[in-house]
Amino acid sequence: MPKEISNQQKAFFQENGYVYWEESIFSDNDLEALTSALYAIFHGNYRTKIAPARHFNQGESEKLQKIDNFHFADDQILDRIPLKKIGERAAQIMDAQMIQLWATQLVIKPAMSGALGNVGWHADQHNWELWDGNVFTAWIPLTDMVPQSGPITHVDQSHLWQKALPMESAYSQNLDLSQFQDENVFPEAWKQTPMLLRAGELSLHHRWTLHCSGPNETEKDRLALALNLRTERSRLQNGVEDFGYHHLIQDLHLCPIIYRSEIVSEFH
Ligand SMILES: O=C(O)CCC(=O)C(=O)O
Repeated sequence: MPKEISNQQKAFFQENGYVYWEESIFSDNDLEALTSALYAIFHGNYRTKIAPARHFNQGESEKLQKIDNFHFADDQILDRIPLKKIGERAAQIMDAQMIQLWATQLVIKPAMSGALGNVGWHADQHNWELWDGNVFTAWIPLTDMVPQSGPITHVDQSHLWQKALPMESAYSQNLDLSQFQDENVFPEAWKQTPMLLRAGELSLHHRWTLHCSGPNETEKDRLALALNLRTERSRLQNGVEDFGYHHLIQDLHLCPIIYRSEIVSEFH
């Protein structure tokens, strides 16, 4: 990517708390193969015989499905995701020497999900007490996003409001923003932006960016990947629930380094 473009993207991220590229990082065939492998996990076929860390609403297929650390269940699935491209772009945006993937999530909104498919307003920060520093999310739709399919929607610049923002968990399904506005943290003028990306296009968002996604009102399932990443400027906290990450983060098969510049020690 030419340097001027990456500088513009970096400035956009710093200003708005998210950034995106309108160009698929997959070939059509790779996207299809990845989608079938993900559906195999969704249906409980685990190549490794190890279950994902969590399958939210498993067995209730009319509801929102979230599969945390789906890659525990398939030791080849990360090879189907262009992690190198993601790492390079993330490193440019973050000015980082190292990018590590530390968690994966598959989000499926079933066809015609109605409100049962909602992801309520939240910032990823809410679930990330375990991390200090530069930790963020790559969000990649695997189906084309249109307003009716429930695209992820960011509140521009909300990453700058930071600790003033009242928190809801990423598992809430509440789309009522007035609960946040009542707290007087919203400026007078603010804007929400749906990510109307096509399948396979990459976006990144900041750990404090407020976002949600609404119902899927289309006849097709709506799928997206959320890949949680970190740079060398992040550290696991002690004395809080770490969900095993002090150990996991050292397993470079489950938490691969997806970008590294010449001089870096990954665990700084
Ligand atoms: O795919 C979605 O709608 C939700 C994803 C999300 O909350 C995230 O990537 O942080």
